[in-house]
Amino acid sequence: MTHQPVILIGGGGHAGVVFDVCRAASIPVLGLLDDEADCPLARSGIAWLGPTNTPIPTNAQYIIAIGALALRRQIIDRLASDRAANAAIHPSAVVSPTAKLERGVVIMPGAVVNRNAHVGAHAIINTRAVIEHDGTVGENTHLAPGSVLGGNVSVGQDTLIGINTGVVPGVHIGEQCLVGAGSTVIGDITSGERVAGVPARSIDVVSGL
Ligand code: JB2
Repeated sequence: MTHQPVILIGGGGHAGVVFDVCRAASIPVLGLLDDEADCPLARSGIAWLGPTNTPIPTNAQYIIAIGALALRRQIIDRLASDRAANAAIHPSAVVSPTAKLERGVVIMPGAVVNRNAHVGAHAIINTRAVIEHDGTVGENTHLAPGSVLGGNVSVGQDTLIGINTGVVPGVHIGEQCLVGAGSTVIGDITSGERVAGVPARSIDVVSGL
């Protein structure tokens, strides 16, 4: 598959991982945008092209390569959605031919996206995360490394599923949720809720607040 050149928005730790995905997938990276010209990815030799709000050149598409979901949301809302790159998929990932990946998605090494799954724009499917059959992941949602969504799980937009979290089949997780690392989710989570633990419970309940 031939890819158009991309510009990474961000130059920190997450951007370095996204850069490696692009290189492995033969996606040409023209450079990066970051408010810090001396950011880690620039220091590693990738061209710094200006601050984060620099207009995307007409010869390139963009990938948002900052991890913080709130910052990513600001960028999504500012930029034209049709200028986002096609999904960047590490060659070690397994993506069903029946899965649908929207623009700006990054699929990290060893991830699995199974049959009929739908991954919304700019979602991060991080290292060895798994989306089982018929799962849906909302725009700008992050499945952190090792997280596993069972079959028919749906996750709304702007939600963080923490490292090594498991979600049992059929559960619905809303928008702007936070699921703490190492959690096991066995029931639905409403939008805006923050949960953690095994089984996952509202953090407010756990802390007694
Ligand atoms: O408004 C801003 C901003 N605008 C651009 N606030 C902050 N904090 N950073 C901003 N940036 C740029 O994003 C910074 O100049 C910096 O280069 C980059 C953030 O880099 P950092 O290495 O701190 O985080 P990251 O977003 O690359 O990675 C985070 O998220 C990943 C998913 C880390 O928590 C990683 O450990 C995690 N894997």
